[in-house]
Amino acid sequence: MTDPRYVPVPYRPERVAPEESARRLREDYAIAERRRTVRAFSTDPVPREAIEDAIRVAGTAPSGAHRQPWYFVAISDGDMKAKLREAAEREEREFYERRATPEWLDALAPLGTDFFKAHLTDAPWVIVVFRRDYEELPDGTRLKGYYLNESVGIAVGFLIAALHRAGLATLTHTPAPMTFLRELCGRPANEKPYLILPVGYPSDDCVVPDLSRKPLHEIAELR
Ligand code: IYR
Repeated sequence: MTDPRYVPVPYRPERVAPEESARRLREDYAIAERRRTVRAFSTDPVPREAIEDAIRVAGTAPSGAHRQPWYFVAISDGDMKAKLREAAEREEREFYERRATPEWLDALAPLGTDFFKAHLTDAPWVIVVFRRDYEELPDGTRLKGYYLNESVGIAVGFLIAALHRAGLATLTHTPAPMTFLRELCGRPANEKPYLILPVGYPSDDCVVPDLSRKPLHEIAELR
């Protein structure tokens, strides 16, 4: 006997012909390949609808037991961004000057990063992503999430891809520790800060490291 809570409904997506699949994938790759992580943002505004629509896309990600263990706080308020930047720079200075191992600093050297985080106030939006470890029902019972990091990571992947397709740049930023973010955003104890994603347009003088991506044969094998 299957559980009465399992109530499947028909699913009949449009069947895409192989040639059309191929065409779409090539086009998608060409778009994806142009994405670069950006550290210098223009202060040009981005409409809030764009942020809402991109977060809607992120919310379609698969998740463990369909618990959807994510919460997004999108900040455009100048005071709040300034507070966020101040706290993040305090942590980052500590990281670069004390906490980071020589090996880690060496890995970061080609990326030209430092503790100065102007993007947190320059970017018109800063999305703080939270991982919700459990949900509390009105009667007090706790609904646990599963594969939390995997689920939120996939949602953030959807978010970054959607923003990029909309012509918006992002920076995947994970200051450590990020505990200050929960208080700053006024989020409850069952949510852990997962990452910060500044969103906007690259500044006119934006430069990026000269990187290349691993070719297919280095990242995959098909048997
Ligand atoms: N969180 C620091 C350091 C940093 C770490 C990694 I791994 C990067 O790919 C980039 C930066 C910072 O934001 O500067």
